[in-house]
Amino acid sequence: MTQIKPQVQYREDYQPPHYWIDTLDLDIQLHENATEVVAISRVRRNGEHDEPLVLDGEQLNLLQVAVNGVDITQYQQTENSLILSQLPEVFVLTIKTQLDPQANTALEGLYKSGSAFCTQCEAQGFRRITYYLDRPDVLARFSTRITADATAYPYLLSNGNRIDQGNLDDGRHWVQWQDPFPKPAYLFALVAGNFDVLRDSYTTVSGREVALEIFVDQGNLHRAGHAMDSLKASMAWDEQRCHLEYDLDIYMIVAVDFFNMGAMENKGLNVFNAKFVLADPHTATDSDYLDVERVIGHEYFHNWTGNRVTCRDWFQLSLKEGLTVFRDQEFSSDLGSRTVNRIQNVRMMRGAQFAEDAGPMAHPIRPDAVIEMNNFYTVTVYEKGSEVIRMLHTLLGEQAFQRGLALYLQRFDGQAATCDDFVAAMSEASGRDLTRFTRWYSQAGTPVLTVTDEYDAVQQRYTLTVQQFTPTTPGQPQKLPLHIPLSVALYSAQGEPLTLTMDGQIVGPVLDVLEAEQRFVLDQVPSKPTPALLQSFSAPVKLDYPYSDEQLTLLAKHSIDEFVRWDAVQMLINKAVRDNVSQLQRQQPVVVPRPLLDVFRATLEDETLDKALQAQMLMLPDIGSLLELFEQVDIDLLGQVHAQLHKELAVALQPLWLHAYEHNRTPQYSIAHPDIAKRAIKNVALSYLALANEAGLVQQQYQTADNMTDTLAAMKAAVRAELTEAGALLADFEGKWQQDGLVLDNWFRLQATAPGDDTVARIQQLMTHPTFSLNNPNRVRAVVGAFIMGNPLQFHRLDGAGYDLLVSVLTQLNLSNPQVASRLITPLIQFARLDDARQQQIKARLQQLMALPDLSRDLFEKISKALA
Ligand code: B3K
Ligand code: ZN
Repeated sequence: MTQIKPQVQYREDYQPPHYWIDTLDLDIQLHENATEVVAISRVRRNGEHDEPLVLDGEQLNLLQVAVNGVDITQYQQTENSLILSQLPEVFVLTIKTQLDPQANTALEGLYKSGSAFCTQCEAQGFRRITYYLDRPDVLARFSTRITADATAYPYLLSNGNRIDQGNLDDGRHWVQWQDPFPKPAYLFALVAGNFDVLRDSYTTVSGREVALEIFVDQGNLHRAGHAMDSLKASMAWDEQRCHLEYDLDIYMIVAVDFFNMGAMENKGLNVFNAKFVLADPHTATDSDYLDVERVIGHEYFHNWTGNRVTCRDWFQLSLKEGLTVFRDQEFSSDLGSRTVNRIQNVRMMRGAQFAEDAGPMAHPIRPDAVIEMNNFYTVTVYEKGSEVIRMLHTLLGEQAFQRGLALYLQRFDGQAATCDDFVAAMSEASGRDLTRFTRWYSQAGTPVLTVTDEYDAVQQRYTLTVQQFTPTTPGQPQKLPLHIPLSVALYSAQGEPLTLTMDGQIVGPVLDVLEAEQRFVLDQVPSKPTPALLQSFSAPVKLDYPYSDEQLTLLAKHSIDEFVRWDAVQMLINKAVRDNVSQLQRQQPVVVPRPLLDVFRATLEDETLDKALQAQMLMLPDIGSLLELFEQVDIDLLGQVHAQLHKELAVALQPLWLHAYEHNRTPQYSIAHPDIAKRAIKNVALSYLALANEAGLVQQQYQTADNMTDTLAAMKAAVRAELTEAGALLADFEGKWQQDGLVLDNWFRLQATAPGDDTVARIQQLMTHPTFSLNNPNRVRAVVGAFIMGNPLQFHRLDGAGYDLLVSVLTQLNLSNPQVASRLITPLIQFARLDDARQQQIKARLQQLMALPDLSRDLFEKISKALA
């Protein structure tokens, strides 16, 4: 928190550290309000110089500093640093500090989550525990001795191996941990508390036995089994697909209730938001189960991509995050449905990431300038970062990609690396020139690929002309052409795939687009084809090709690439939305275009189709992602079109929805993928049936469901369709689950995203619910986050009530938890697509926030960019 203008850090300014720290021995005396930390490090000067040692530290009470065992007082202290001068070349530094975990509502550094102590150090939280060189390129061997009250905190955990422990006379006890692997401070972790522990073990491919331990709140042991299964599956997957084996003798996961994000990959001791650990059929939905598997996988995969090889500086964050997201996506795809995973990743890209690229916070996956690092844990760094890795995988193929990954990990093991290092290893292992490809790391914005085609019947030649154009983004007025893998297939009028040949040679499916404009001449094409462009979303771009309804219908029915089938339906829906918005502007009624209706019917009638894909094909995109179809639009019109299309499709296809509903019941709950798929299509059908007033079915499902997926689907169908039964179902649900915050979050979310003019008042009321607390990020996300992201019509109310609500929440969170505040401001800074009246309202609110005393760096960075 600061009154002075926060400082910008630039990637270009990177300098190696003036000192190295080789070992750090921590001695931590845990007390709620006055924890004492003694940090003893072996420091070594890096090269010849007289520069001082500048250690980072925030909100610490400094008690003692000693060099080689001798107390010193000639140090300089600033608000966020401790500066020591005239130091020997090598020395032992002892620093004693005191801090207040109980008062730490920012959940960064050492804090209390309920009755447990825990830490979150990435990106720069370690400096809230002790003064240190808190930067990822300083790697030290850590040992940690934790002492705490033995009754309240029977488990004392840290990284590495437990090497000693003992009891003290005063009712306290201690445990000594040692981590054999050098690591940056952001991977440090400590947990102390009273838990139930699920224990298991895993034998690695080379025959080593690894102890697996999952720590959950007491009484929750029966909800930890799926997390354990997911952990073992992750370990096996990494061995099989990437030939990577786990390296310590123990792997611990702790589930906590108060956590700013999903989970954290601390070496040997992952700390997790309980949401991504706990799951049983009665409390977790199918998608919760899949999320647990995905996040457990993600954090586990970081052990190699992130921990063994880490980032040189935080600008390189995508080096570990993009790559690890790619790895978790592949893991989920290998274990479940590849197509559905792809569709979900693409929904995220087209929704949140394209919007980020079009807004004031647009940045390359490797940012150039940062005020608050926590603001760069973004969909761009993570999801677009993963898309960039995926393009490399597409260009190189699995084998060369794995060779490149192996080379990168072997070359930089135990070190801090850069994105350039990674690409160089990929290039070396594959022999491919990736010079132009590296522009994906430096250029922000979503490229638009404009494709036109021409068929020459006499020559049997088909020419695709591809133009690429990346719109300007803040700070990047000029954009250069990128290396874009464009995956293409051609289909005959009968839906038969045609072989791609160029100069008589079979080519494809991936065409390398490298220039601003490029032509691809395909020969031996017997008739005018329909092109399937950007198969599997082969690049994170917007595609502009003048598809006819007939072509889209053909692709939706016949494409071999399943993703294209889904995408063709999306394009038909987008057309329907655009056309109907203009219709509505001319006071014409909303109608479902015939081709869209026919494709929906054919999809519902197709017995051969994978049920999971069928469900995806029949879901309309949410209003938020439809906004991206327009330059500017009145969101109320969009909302009307969206609602009306839903309703029309529900009524027009009612018998088919009923058929899909009846024929996809699952007799007994299991999380096997075919069952997940059946529930998905059944519950999509139910949501349409609710809109066609089949209230009886909704009631019946709610009453008879034996699992949370079906319970919630019924309640959601009732609320979204505004059935009179909705109130009773919500009341029943609250009665059953009010003791369980994670389950009740579903209830919060559902009401926060409900239609209806009373939503803002309801949100205000939900915020006074006994289970709600502004200090718990999960609750805040379930009520406020769901409202502002998942209820755009009510959030963007013309009377500004939605904006006022957010401003009041942000004003409070700015002080107590700036990271969560900063995440929540997203919809307020992404206003480009909204009409002028709303933009004016929003800007006034941003000015109001900008004037807050003690505005955090986090919010300052975003608001100042939005107002620029
Ligand atoms: N690396 C952490 C994210 C830390 C966020 C700090 N604000 C989780 C992950 O990506 O695995
Ligand atoms: Zn990660």
